[in-house]
Amino acid sequence: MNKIVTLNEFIIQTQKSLPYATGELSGLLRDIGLASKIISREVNKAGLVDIIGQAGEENASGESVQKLDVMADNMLISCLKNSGECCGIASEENTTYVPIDTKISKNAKYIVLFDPLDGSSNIDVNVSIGTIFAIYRRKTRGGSCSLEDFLQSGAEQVAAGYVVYGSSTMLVYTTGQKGVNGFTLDPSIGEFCLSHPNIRINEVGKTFSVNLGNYRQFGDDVKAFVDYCMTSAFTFRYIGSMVADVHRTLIKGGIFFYPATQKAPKGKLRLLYECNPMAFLIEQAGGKASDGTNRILDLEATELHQRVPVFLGSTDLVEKLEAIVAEHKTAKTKVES
Ligand code: P6P
Repeated sequence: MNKIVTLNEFIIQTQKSLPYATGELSGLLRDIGLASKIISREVNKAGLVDIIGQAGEENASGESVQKLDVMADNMLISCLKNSGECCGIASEENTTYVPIDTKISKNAKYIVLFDPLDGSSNIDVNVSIGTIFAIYRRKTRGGSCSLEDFLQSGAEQVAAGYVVYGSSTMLVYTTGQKGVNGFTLDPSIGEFCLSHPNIRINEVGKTFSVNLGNYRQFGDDVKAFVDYCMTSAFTFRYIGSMVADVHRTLIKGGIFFYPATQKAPKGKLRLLYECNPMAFLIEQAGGKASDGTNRILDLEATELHQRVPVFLGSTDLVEKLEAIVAEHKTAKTKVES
């Protein structure tokens, strides 16, 4: 039997290999791993809702049943509070950022952004959902964190990852030092075990993933790219849960994209806690992530919940998309001039 490397062991090994590592980031990653185990347990019970009660009701033991995404949000905040390494969080579930001003956390050097349970609308049909997180060093010096600590470009991330709650629960993360590594939860021992070391994305992709129901709402450039995919005998896959679609793209190659539409002129997915962490992972695995023209990780963050168009995955397909977008821009400029 191969030696089992648990997430905690891997984090410690990585910390030892980095001379400047002081252990705070390791503590944060361990706490996110703990929160993910608890969220996984609750998500896996969701199918028993008739027994345990709907959100907003009381369960058999008279406890109020929280919506799963609220539960996940509270669980992550609680674990991050206990770590003492995080001075504030921002998440899809909170309108503004949440300072963690406890004595042990107030001067901590990291902030964390997350989507606690992305795709939670898919729970009712038992489709994989996930948690997405991004970790930054705070920019302000000591005391309560502020908005500027959160409005950093994706290139400033010190770590990012996701947890996919599917046929198995898997945590995938990168710190930018040792590539992208995947850990599968073994419920029998309650540990995330290294199952996908050094994940690399196929440079050439053969799968495209987009909500084709929005085709008529796409710009002519994106329609031209979809037409290219359709005439290239590619495989089409779309789950409608970003973590699941990105995870498949990372493991199998291809391109996942959520473009601007007439209904969502800036796209639907959030820059800070969906696109930036996924872009960091995809780039660290050898792929590319773009808004159609610009590198996602270079985009300026102007508000916590800002949305951007996103195209990410195998480099050849993202660059093909960018070339088609550029061609349409040039043609449009010529017509207008
Ligand atoms: P659509 C889930 O609601 C989500 O936020 C992402 O996980 C997913 O990629 C996207 O929205 C799906 O959106 O419009 O295709 O249903």
